[in-house]
Amino acid sequence: MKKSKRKFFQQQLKKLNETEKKQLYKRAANLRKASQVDAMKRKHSFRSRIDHRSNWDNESNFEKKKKTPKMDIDDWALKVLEEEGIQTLRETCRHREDLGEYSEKYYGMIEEVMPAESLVYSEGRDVKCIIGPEFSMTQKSDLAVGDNVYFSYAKDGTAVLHSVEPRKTCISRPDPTKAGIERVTAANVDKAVIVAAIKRPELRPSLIDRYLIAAQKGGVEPVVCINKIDLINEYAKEKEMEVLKAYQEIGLKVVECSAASGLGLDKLKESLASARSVFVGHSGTGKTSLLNRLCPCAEAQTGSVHNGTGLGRHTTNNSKLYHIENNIWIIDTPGIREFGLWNMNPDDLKWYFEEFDYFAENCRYSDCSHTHEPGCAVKQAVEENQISRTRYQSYLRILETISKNSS
Ligand SMILES: Nc1nc2c(ncn2[C@@H]2O[C@H](COP(=O)(O)OP(=O)(O)OP(=O)(O)O)[C@@H](O)[C@H]2O)c(=O)[nH]1
Ligand SMILES: [Zn+2]
Repeated sequence: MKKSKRKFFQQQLKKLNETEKKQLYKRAANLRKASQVDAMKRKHSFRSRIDHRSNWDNESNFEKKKKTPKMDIDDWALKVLEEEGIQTLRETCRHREDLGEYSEKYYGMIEEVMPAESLVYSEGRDVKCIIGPEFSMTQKSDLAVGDNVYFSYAKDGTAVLHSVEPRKTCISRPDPTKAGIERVTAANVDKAVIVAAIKRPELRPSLIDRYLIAAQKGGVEPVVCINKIDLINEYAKEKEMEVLKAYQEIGLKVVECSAASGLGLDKLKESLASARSVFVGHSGTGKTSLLNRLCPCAEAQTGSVHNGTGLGRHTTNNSKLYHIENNIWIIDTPGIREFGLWNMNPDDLKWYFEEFDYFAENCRYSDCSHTHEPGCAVKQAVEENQISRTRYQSYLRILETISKNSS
């Protein structure tokens, strides 16, 4: 290092506080060690070359030529200051102060949330994390599968979760038992695959409509997946599919498949490529069976439906994230009985039935709710089969429920 430069960095060194100096000398010692190891390696590889080439200079001559002036620890400290800069050093110190007794922070994604801990996927590994104290104090809603988080290791090796990044997208609903509490089914998902069965349990379009609204609200692209098509013949299928035409007409992707026979699974897989998706729907529709078919290594537990009612037995009881080839990520969720809508204003509901928009422009009243008003162009479109009656009835039913809940 030139004299003038050396003087400059010596002055910078004087400006550092004790912690910063300590950090600087630690870096310097590490660098010196690394350089010594490097020199040893070079020497070793030089020796082996000498063994193979007899016409090389002898070793001592070579080493003499390569000799550089010996550096003491202060020189190494100045070298660190020169190469890394005083700013980086100060930031590192601040970062370490924030972390206190913990290791550096790691980034990961929640795979499963358990009562006292969470499973986090980070750099190709599954890490069990406990919730850090400052995290429990600042976190307003619960953690959800798909959340992106930061964690670090405490001195005893325990992984501790510190913070969660704001969610980009989510599927959520009100807690069915505690009013006013939001339950996030999945966070940061690109797609919501609404899994319904053509039979056993019976197809319920109103549930599909509710999920479609939740997906739109949460910024998630919906895909309608009709499973168990092996259970009905072509004629019956056509009749059932008539109901689903309304979804195709509003531009939704509808995939028919069978986890049992494998039919349509390629199409389903295609629509999941390079995305993080969540499987949602009633219990027993075959969400876990589909997951197992797409990813045999998942080996998730499935359960039979009731013989008489055809209803599911709520086999999956915890949401879990699975990684499948082709950069496909799937969150399997427990089946639900009812799906409520979180934070939905009754006046806004109509905007989530986008096929109404075109006709609503001609309603007599600009704030028409399309329920009882005279001159409602949406109701007329339903009468004329231009809007699906099933979808309209869904709208009325959902409106009634959320109006009751919000009054
Ligand atoms: N015939 C037929 N049966 C299926 C198909 N897919 C799933 N099943 C059966 O349906 C039952 C329920 O399947 P699961 O995969 O456990 O359903 P689930 O939606 O994950 O249920 P929950 O975990 O309770 O939400 C099981 O007996 C499956 O074998 C299918 O495509 N055809
Ligand atoms: Zn109207």
